[in-house]
Amino acid sequence: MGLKVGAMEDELAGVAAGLHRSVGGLIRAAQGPGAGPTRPLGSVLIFRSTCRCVPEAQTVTQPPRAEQQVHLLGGFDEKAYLAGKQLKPGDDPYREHAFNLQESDRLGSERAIRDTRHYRCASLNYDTDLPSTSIIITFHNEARSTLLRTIKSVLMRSPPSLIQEIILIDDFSSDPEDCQLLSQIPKVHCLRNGRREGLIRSRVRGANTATASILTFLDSHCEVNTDWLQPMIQRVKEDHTRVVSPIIDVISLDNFAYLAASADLRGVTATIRRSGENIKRPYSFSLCRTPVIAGGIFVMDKSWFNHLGQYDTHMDIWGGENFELSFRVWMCGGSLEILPCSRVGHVFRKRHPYDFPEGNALTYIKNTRRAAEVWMDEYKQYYYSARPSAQGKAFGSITDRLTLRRKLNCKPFRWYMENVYPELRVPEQEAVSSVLKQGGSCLETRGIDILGLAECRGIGASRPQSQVRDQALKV
Ligand SMILES: [Mn+2]
Repeated sequence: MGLKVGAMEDELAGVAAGLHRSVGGLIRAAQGPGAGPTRPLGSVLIFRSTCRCVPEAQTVTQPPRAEQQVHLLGGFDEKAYLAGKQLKPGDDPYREHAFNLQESDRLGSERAIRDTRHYRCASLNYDTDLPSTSIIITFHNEARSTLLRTIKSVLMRSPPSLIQEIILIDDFSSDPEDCQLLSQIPKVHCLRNGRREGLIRSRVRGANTATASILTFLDSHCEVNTDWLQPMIQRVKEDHTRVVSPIIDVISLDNFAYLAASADLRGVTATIRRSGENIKRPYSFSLCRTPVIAGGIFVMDKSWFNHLGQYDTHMDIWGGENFELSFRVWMCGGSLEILPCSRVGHVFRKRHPYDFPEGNALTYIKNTRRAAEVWMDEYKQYYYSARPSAQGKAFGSITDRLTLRRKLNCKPFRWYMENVYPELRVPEQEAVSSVLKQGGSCLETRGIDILGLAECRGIGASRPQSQVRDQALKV
């Protein structure tokens, strides 16, 4: 088996290994004992195949010729920009960005990458009057070479008419010059935050500035592949309530090799009609409806984004916003899709290279708690039982988001579980591991069928506790 989608959602997805435990606990708790290996919530994106779209194409996308490059970048001085910040001899190339900066710099601003789509994707046609999009890229201390490659790949591999603008949000990076310099590239605007706002508020700022009717959110260390944009815009044009993502290929953090992610996804088979062929000869290809999107790269109608309440702007820095958006889209009348004919490469890292002002874990708990409290109804108990440390942590007021949910007349989380993610088993009637405490004695489950009674000290410290008082059991 190739690389799993779930495995590579990682940091992009908001489900990085150390972080997805929170909401991921929903799944672990829901699977119950004996349900096999635990899976993070991010792995809802790993589905066994009912529609296979195995990459077979061997085509390689070519970098543009020299004369096109001048046209793409206008008066922007690429050499000076890249030379302005370089790794010093002897520096650890991983230290600042958690990927191999030396390799990234060596690659330059563009390169040929393999067209990783299914070969049939290349023969699909799309409407000739697709609406244009505003590309929104937020960054915080991104390496110059990766950010420029992201921007250039968009300019190189998108039909120019579809790119209304590229909006960069510099989330208070140490060096304001990056933002100024990149603004010299045609179609690129850069807005700089006056303080660190995080991904969520930065994206909202970008969306509010966007002039196109469709928003495309992109991470700052990506390379888009051939015809990545048309399939997504087509789907959103046909139905503005669809929120669509590409398959995210892997760019190695060590050598920057571009690796195809498996398209072994489960989904529904849809029919897209070849334009110009009337509606009588459908061309079938696969798309995958997904309960949750990775969140780093997606396309969404701007008015739908606004109608649904944009993002929860009380979420900080990073993490959990993809769950909140995913639940909200489904429960409030939209849908989420992954389109195998759209491919975007992303550098997946093993750690965050930047600081969280409130601390990494606290921020993630705050964000996911907000998502759970607003959207998960009675199912939030599974979040808390998997993440007991979230109890009692501050998460701010959610009044506005609850009002939004009422105003939009969104469906209950139970509907989401039953209709969007029915594969997820919820052990409502199964015993929840816990501790009964009376005085200094604790009765604790040990394994599935065994109860043990012992002195409380040292046992059950991290489990939910129930108290026996006056012959009554208080849970
Ligand atoms: Mn990323």
